[in-house]
Amino acid sequence: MRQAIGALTNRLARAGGAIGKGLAGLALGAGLLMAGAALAQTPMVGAPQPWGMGLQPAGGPIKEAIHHFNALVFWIIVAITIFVALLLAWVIWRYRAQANPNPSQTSHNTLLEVAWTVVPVLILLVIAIPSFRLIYYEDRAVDADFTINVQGRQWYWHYAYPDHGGFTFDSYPVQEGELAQGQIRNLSVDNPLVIPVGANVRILTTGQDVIHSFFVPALGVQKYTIPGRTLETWIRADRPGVFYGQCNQICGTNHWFMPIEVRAVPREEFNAWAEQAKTRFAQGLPPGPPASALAQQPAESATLLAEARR
Ligand SMILES: [Cu+2]
Repeated sequence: MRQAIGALTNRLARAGGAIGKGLAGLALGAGLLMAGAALAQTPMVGAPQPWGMGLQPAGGPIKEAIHHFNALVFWIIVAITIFVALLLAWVIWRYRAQANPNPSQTSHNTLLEVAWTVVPVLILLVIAIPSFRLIYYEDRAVDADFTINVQGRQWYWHYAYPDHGGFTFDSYPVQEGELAQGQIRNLSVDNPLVIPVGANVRILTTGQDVIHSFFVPALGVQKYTIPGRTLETWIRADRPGVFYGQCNQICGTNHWFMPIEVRAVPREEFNAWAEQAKTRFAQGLPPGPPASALAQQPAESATLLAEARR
């Protein structure tokens, strides 16, 4: 139930979220839910959308967990806001000078004071328990399939695949004049991070110079990269696609110059890419992106995005 509410909340928020549209949204939400299941394996683009008001759609389980928690807190906020607004309206009306010329001098009410202390504590408990569960879930992969080292540098990303021969490479954004069809300004990069669909990927972050932050919303990951320190987190993409992110820690003049592009591809394709990357990067040549993620990237939505970002 909570899952369904979560999905619906996000869809409503994305569609504009107007309360008046609630009923239409409900019907639409149910339709989208069914369509969502059918589209589970088509490549998705994890990037900001025009007029996007909710969180980005989930590309994997961590983001899904974030959606659920977000929906829970959202509905608690809605309930509290409605309750306080109604209470306020009632007090203004009921105790206006005209209707209540002699105000009561009461200054304490034990029952009320206990209630307005205990109820918020209970609400906070309801939020705290799933919140901690989510923090620990995001913290590290229980059974990681392999590791990727992510290093933030002024101002580019440096990636290493220690479990695939230890090849390393740098990742820079594609310049505006060199954007190919379907690439997104300030988000597409020359050498994307490539991961296999369905793999638990351990991410170890560190910084070379200043603090950066590895942030990919659709995969639900955000981790600081701190010089002299290694932090652990993990990602998993449950469907093929391209997931974009950014360094989101103000790190200097070229902070904007640090987009992140993660390509999730089928496992065989990832293995072929990793094999090729090992020799290509050693020769100082980019291996190029894995074939299918590029070819299957829905050109329509990519163009839309490119237009929206202009
Ligand atoms: Cu940075």
